[in-house]
This record gives sequence, C-alpha cells and structure tokens, in this order.
Amino acid sequence: MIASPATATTHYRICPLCEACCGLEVQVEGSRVTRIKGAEADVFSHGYICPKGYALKDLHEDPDRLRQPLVRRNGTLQPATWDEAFAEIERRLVPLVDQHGKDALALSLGNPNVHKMGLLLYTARLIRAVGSKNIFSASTLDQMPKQLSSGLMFGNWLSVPVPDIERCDYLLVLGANPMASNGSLWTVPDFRGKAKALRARGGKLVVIDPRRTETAEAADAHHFIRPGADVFLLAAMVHTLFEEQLVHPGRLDDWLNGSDEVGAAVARFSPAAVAERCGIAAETIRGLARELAGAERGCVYGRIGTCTQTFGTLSSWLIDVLNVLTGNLDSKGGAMFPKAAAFAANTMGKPGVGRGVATGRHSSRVSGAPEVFGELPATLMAEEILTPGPGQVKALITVASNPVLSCPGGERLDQAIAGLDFMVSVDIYLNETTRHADVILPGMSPLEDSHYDVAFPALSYRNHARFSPAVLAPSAGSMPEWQILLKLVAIAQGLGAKADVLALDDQLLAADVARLAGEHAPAVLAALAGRQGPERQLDLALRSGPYGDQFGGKPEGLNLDKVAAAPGGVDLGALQPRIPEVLRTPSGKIELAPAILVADLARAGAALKEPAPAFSLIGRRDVRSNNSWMHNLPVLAKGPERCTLLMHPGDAAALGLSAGQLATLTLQPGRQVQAPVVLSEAMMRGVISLPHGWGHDMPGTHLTVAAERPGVNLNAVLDETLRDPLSGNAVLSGVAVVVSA
Ligand SMILES: Nc1nc2c(c(=O)[nH]1)N[C@H]1C(S)=C(S)[C@@H](COP(=O)(O)OP(=O)(O)OC[C@H]3O[C@@H](n4cnc5c(=O)[nH]c(N)nc54)[C@H](O)[C@@H]3O)O[C@H]1N2
Ligand SMILES: Nc1nc2c(c(=O)[nH]1)N[C@H]1C(S)=C(S)[C@@H](COP(=O)(O)OP(=O)(O)OC[C@H]3O[C@@H](n4cnc5c(=O)[nH]c(N)nc54)[C@H](O)[C@@H]3O)O[C@H]1N2
Ligand code: SF4
Ligand SMILES: [Mo]
Repeated sequence: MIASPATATTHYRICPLCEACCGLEVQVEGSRVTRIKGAEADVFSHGYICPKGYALKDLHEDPDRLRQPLVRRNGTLQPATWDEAFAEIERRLVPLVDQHGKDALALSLGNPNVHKMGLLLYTARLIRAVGSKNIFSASTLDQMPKQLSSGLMFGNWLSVPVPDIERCDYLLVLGANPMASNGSLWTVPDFRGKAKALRARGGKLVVIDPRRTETAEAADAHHFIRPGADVFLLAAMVHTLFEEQLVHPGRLDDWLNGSDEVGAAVARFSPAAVAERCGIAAETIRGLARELAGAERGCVYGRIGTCTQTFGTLSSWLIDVLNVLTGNLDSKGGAMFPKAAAFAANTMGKPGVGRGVATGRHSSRVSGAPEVFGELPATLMAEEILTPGPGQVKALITVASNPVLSCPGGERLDQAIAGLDFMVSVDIYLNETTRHADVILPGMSPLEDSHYDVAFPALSYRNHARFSPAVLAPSAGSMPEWQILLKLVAIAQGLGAKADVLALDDQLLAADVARLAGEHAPAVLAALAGRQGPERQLDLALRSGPYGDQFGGKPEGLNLDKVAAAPGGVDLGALQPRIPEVLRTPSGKIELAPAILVADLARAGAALKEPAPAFSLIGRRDVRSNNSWMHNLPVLAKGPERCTLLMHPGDAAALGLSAGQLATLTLQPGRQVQAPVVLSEAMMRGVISLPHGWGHDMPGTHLTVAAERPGVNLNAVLDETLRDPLSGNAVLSGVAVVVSA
C-alpha cells in the first residue's frame, strides 16, 4: 500500500483483464475506487495501461454483477444463501452422476479462469474430482494448435517460445494484432512502445494479415494473405530456406532431430506453387525467407489467426520450424523460452528429457475426436448433450465460460444447454449461457482478491514474479472462488455440501506436498503454515521453483513474502537460452519433424489444389472490448458501434452494398446473420470481418448496458463441425460465406 493524500490509499493490482498483465495503481477512498492508473514502479509493465484497465472500476461497481447465489425455483432464478445453493447442487447432481456415470457431467471452462489465481489453481482440482472425459474449454477455440505443436517439438504442452522483442531486429507477425489484443501467448505490455523501439534501433516489423490492422499500420511492411493460407506461405518459406541453402540452426544443431525430413516434407510447397492460394507473390515469399535468414536476431510470431484454421497445428509448427532453421530459436532476440518462477511444468522434473506429449488417450463419444491435453473440442459439446445413449452429457458446470456466444454453433448449443437435466455456473453475470443454469455461484470482484499470474510468466517477454494483495475487503456475503470450487470438489467426491473446505484444502495440499517433497513433506508443510488456499499453493510453487529459497536450502531465493514485499514485483532478468534444459522430449532433442505433423502435410497438399472461396470471413478484436463479457461496462461500451461488418469498398460496390446498410451473411442453409456494413480499404478483397462475442439480446439475461447495443452473435452461425483434426481446435477464420444486401 502506498500513502496518498487525505483519506485515499493507493494499492498495487495486476490487471486481470488481458494477457498483458499490467501492474495498476488503484486509488481507493473508503470502499470506493477513485482512480486507476498504470503503476510506474511495476518492474514489468512500467506504468503502461490500456482503456480496459480503467474498467476494473466499472466492473467492481457494476450493479448487474452478481453478488449472491441464484437458485432456480419454479422456473425462475432467485436469490439464495450459499448453503441453499450448495445443498441444491448436492441434491440434484449426486444422484444424476450415480445413475449415469461420471461422463454425464461435463465441464466448460472459459477464458477468465486463466486470469484469476483462485480459479486456475482450483479448476485443476475440480477436473480431477469430477473425473469426466467431457472437459471442454476455450483452449480449443483459441490456442490448442500451438500447445500441440510445442508439445510435440519441445516435449511440454506449455513450452511456447515468445519473441525476445527488446533485443530482436526482425519480427515477422502472422495472425496477431497485439495493438488491439495487447498480445497473446506472449505477455508483452505496451507492444506499441516496444515495436517502436525495435524500429528506432533499425529493426524491421513485418505483418501478414488479411486486414491491414492497427499492428500492420505500425509496421515496416504488411502483406495481405488469404485467410487460412498461412500453412502454404510458411511451408514455402521453409522450402526457400532449403532451396537457397539458408538453413543454419547454429548451436541447435546438436539438439535437433528431423531437419532433413522437414526439407523433404515441404518439397511440394514451392513459392510458385502456393503464391496464388496465399495471394502473395512467389518473390515476396522468397524475400521473407531471406530476410528472416539474414537477420542477426530475427523471430517469427504467430497467434490466433494462425491457430483458428483447419491447418492450425501445421501453421503453429512451421512458425517454430522457421525459428529453428534460421538459428533464431532459443537465441537472444529470437523466439525464447521464459523461465517462470512458479507453476511452470517445464521447470519441473528432470531437466532436458521427459515423456513428451501424446493425444487421443480417449476420444469423444459421438464424433470420436481425440482428447488433446486432457480436453475434447469445445465445438463437440452440443452433440455430446444432444445425442442419446450411454455416456450422454446430462449435467454441466460452467466456470467463467460463455459458450453460447463464444463457441461456433452457439445457437444449437444454446438449445442443447436449455435441455440439460442440471446446470451450475460459477460466473459473475446472468448472461446468454448462465441464464440456463439451475444454480449460479458468483465470484468476487478482482479488487477483492489477491493475485499472481499462474500461467503468464511462462509466456512473458521478460522473467518476473509479481503478486498483488486484495485491494478491498471482500464484500459481505461473498465467497472466494477457490472455496466455491472446493465445495464443488467436495460434492463431486461424495463428501457432501457441508464439507469443511478449509480442511479439504489442507488434505489436497498435503497430498501435493507428499508427491513433491517425499520425506521432507512434514518440514515443507510446517514452513507453509499460516497460509491457505491459492496463496499457500503459490508460496509452495515459488519456494520450490527455479528461483526459490528451497525452504532454506537457498536462503537468498524467492518466497511469497519476498515477492509480496517488493514494490512492483521482482525482475528476474531478460530471457536466457534454455536448450537443452527446457526440453522434455523422450529423445532430449527438439523434434523438428513429428510424424503426425509431417503426415498432415498431405492434407494441406490436397487443399492447395482447391480454389479459395469467393468470400471468406475473419474476426477482429477491439481494444475496448474483450470476448463476450465486457460489454456491460459503461467506460468500454461507449463510443462507436463495434459489432460491424468490415468490407472493402470495391467488394461492397460489386454487391450493391453501401456503408451503414445491413448485409446478410449466409454460412449454411438456415444460418444467417445481419450486420451493418462499414467500408474499409484495410480489408483484403474477398475477405470480410465481423467480431465475436456479441448478441446480448437474449431473453432471461441481466446485462443492462450490453443490451442497449446488443450486436449479433457470429458464433450462432459459424459451423461447429469445422476443426483442425489434430488439435481439435475450432475453425473461426477463413470460413466461406455468401454476402448479400
Ligand atoms: N468467432 C470467434 N469466436 C471466438 C473467438 C474468435 O476470435 N472468433 N475467440 C475465442 C477465444 S480466443 C476465446 S478465449 C473464447 C472466450 O470465450 P469464453 O471462454 O466463453 O470467455 P468470455 O467470452 O470471455 O466469457 C467469460 C465468462 O466468464 C464470466 N466472468 C468474467 N469474469 C469472471 C470472474 O471473475 N469470475 C467468474 N467466475 N466468471 C467471470 C463472464 O460473465 C462470462 O460468462 O472465445 C472464443 N470464440
Ligand atoms: N481488446 C481485446 N483484447 C483481447 C481480446 C479481446 O477480445 N479484446 N481477447 C483476448 C484473447 S481471449 C485472445 S486469444 C487474444 C488474441 O490475440 P490476437 O491473436 O492478437 O488476436 P486478434 O486481435 O484477433 O488478431 C488476430 C489477427 O489474425 C488475423 N487473421 C484472421 N485470419 C487469418 C489468417 O488466416 N491468417 C493470418 N495470417 N491472419 C489472420 C485477423 O485479421 C487479426 O488481425 O486477445 C486477447 N486480448
Ligand atoms: S493491456 Fe489493458 S486490459 Fe490488458 S492488462 Fe494492461 S491494462 Fe489490463
Ligand atoms: Mo482467447
């Protein structure tokens, strides 16, 4: 806490609203938030803030935010006590699972889970307790391809290399718009400032995107690409490296398997063969490969645009193949592996070797889709609910998840969810999805909760450890989300709704410690005494982590007390090379040519022969919006209409459409949406853009501000059967569409 004038106090809080994880300074008078600004003292974000950061105040004060459990009685959701809510869950859920089996209960885990320590650490416990194979999350609407390609290449699902932007002098960005999204699978507050600095020191930023985005505007070069064609472009760049003898992995040579196989596998993807499909000239493709190879410190970074396509895993893989072959992986200024202070799987176990990753340990009941990283594709949720037979999903727990708006086939899913026997939502709003719940259990305002980013330090541009204590005391009648989840664990385990969650927390932690510390477990548990819940797990992770005090073994090392006492966090330095130590493949090497990826290139080869659709649809993100749930916050909701259809003026003219007119998008027979047209020269010809997360006009919701300008639900009409077969990720981009006036 920092002293402030008069009665105001100033508090440090890590922003939980996007992956940039900026440190904020929140000024409070009494229980009222009076000002929010970027924390200059933050060792990682140095005072940066975006418009969403201010919205924490609106979120805290939002009268529509739920503050009390709701239980459905006689068809309507009514306020209830926590005891009543948990008793109702026990009464309904336990017999249902007893009768139909564990798989009859599905979990749907949404994006905010990863932004709250209590949610992320305790949904892990809930997944284990529920024991269902029907685990769905936003990961298969987002980044699963990158996790799979990283897992296959480096041996761990979460070993994702990120650009070392402060030392990079050539950055090639595909399918990402960090100027609007503030970065993803790459925690990089103030991307704009860092990109500017890169260019100021003579570096070059190049963007590949079907739209000339805000990021492209700030770049040295931008190339339009036909949606979904990245796999061809990337394969042709790899082809060029081999053809022109530009393959130079440098020190990685000793740690590589499969370079020659990769060269052979991309033989058919010459720049000339792919140019037309990509919409990029062959000479430009060669030029990109040469620039990357010639850069002293180059890096290729791809994000959601390269994942949410049928060849998502191939594209994600080829990006790192380029980084490896040009000697830019694990090298200063290239694509590097952060070393997180806590919770990172790639800092645990034996360094340099491991079991690697495998998929398909089980498969989905109806479509037979393989499990990936313990999950089934989110797009299969509807069919698992709707298709009768043994193993049919009859009950659902959603945790911070709004799949009716965020998952393709949203309208069908909406109907499926409405027909469930029982549904629980851990959520802060009565929205498009939670309106179907029988019980809603509300989480707290982030300002009432302490925080440490569990996932993002493993994806950060610089190593760091930062903790923020709760800014405000919890409001009366609230319950920490980790305790809500532990109650659900207790019910799932048959301990009952009245179980003592603090005792259960002790038990679960003791089991973790026994696994981790063996004979030293009693001493470790004693050292952790005095804390509970997520903060105790955090102390354990920090102390046993790569910078930790090892419970006295390294007294100068980190623990939670030290991190919490450091104003603005602890800087742990620039990223350092980690190969071979970071690897967890059975061979102890980088697997450059995993068999399932090489095999999948045949599918890409076949697709290359098919013509691109006349019109294809892509999404977009706006800095004042965030997926489906921040549209109820006045500070963000104001301003121009955001749920609009962007198209090139030439395309609009050809279709007889003008600005402001409603265009109809037809994705399949019977699936249409209408949105107002905005003309934009920044769109590639033949490509239109509509954002997701809108459609706040459904009955039974309580989102007063959002309902004023609801927009339309793009995902209601997107095709839920389109997936990347390897990762199970949904295809959200480059979908064929018919546009009419
Ligand atoms: N067409 C299309 N669809 C997409 C995408 C796209 O680009 N195009 N993007 C995809 C991506 S990347 C993602 S990550 C998903 C996101 O989709 P979801 O995972 O569904 O996440 P959100 O849309 O952010 O909805 C978050 C939910 O969490 C609740 N919530 C917010 N804060 C809290 C909290 O503190 N506690 C609790 N308990 N609940 C909270 C909100 O009320 C809301 O119900 O959407 C995907 N869908
Ligand atoms: N303001 C804001 N910030 C957010 C979010 C938000 O909704 N709003 N969502 C958060 C979440 S959940 C995520 S996952 C991240 C995502 O972070 P980013 O990956 O940066 O997401 P986008 O801004 O959607 O950028 C994707 C880009 O890919 C382009 N694209 C579409 N299809 C293709 C293609 O086939 N090939 C290529 N090369 N490009 C393509 C799009 O035009 C778009 O510019 O953002 C996070 N941050
Ligand atoms: S960029 Fe904005 S929303 Fe993201 S963490 Fe920073 S302040 Fe929060
Ligand atoms: Mo996401």
